Amino acid sequence: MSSKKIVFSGVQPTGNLHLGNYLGALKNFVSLQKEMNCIYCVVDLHAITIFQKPRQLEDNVLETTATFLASGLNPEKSIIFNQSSVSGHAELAWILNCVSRIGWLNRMTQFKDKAGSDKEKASVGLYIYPNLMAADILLYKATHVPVGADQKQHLELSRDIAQKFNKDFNCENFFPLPEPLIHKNISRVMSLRDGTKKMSKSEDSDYSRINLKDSADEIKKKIKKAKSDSEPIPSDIKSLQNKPEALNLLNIYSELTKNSIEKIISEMAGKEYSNLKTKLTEVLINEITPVGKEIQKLLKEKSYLKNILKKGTEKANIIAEENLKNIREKIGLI
Ligand code: AQP
Repeated sequence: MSSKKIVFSGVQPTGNLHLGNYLGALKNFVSLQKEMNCIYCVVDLHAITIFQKPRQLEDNVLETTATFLASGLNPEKSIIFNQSSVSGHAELAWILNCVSRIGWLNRMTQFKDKAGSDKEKASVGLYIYPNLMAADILLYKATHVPVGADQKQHLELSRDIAQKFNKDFNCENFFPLPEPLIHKNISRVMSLRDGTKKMSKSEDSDYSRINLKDSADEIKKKIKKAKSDSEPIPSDIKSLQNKPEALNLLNIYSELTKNSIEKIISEMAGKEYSNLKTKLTEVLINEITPVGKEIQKLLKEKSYLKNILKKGTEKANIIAEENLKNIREKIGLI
């Protein structure tokens, strides 16, 4: 890889990818591949921090790969592979488990959310997941990490771990401190049913999200049922402060049409939300259904998808092994 700017990011193969993954992460991945050296990973080791049915996991790894390609990632420009096929991720994660501090992990809010009320029953993997994420990034000495806002805290931890490693082993600048690349306009797409929660694959109600494989009819139904507001669209953004569902619909429309939210509000002020919903449905169908159709098409070509992952693994392994050799040396592992 020629330039020093290296992008790394991952997506968990835990089922249907949705509009939040698409706008918060995938679209960013695609635009970055034009300017930087990019490594995109299907993070299957992260997925198993919560039990996954084995056959389902295999299918999901291929489906996530298909979604990468259908969203516009190009395997000739970016390295695309699955995490478990490069064993360096697990090895570096162990090393970083010994660098990271329990107090740091205790502050991670995503663990608190995902483990729920009975934390004793959560897997140890779920607890130390942020250390594995740090290993994913630092294994390639990545400098930039495109993520949704929900991953900001984990990325800050990766920076802390990199900094401590550099200090402990007296090797200033050995690991670069990775920068988050968080979408300015729409860093967090919210649930269509509850605007205070992020749109998520694991939310029970399918009406809470737009899946990338949804048909035009499903998109239409979901937007029609989406919560908005009984009052008309206001003329200033401040009035939307306590109306998270309405703000979310306007944000999504703003992102998809590439118009600022202020411009949209000024054009739609005084109109009912049904008006916005009709327009939003149309732009969503135009943007999402071609991606869904391409995913379905690619899923019929499993050996092609496996081959993409195999080639990506070979490229990723070369970088990982070279970096690991230096990491082992720094620590004194012979
Ligand atoms: N709602 C969202 N808005 C913006 N970005 C989002 N991302 C996820 N949800 C949103 C970003 O998508 C990337 C891949 O996420 P992931 O699938 O690896 O994990 P996640 O964040 O845990 O996604 P989900 O949908 O919430 O999955 P479950 O329900 O399985 O936990 C990340 O960059 C993430 O920020």
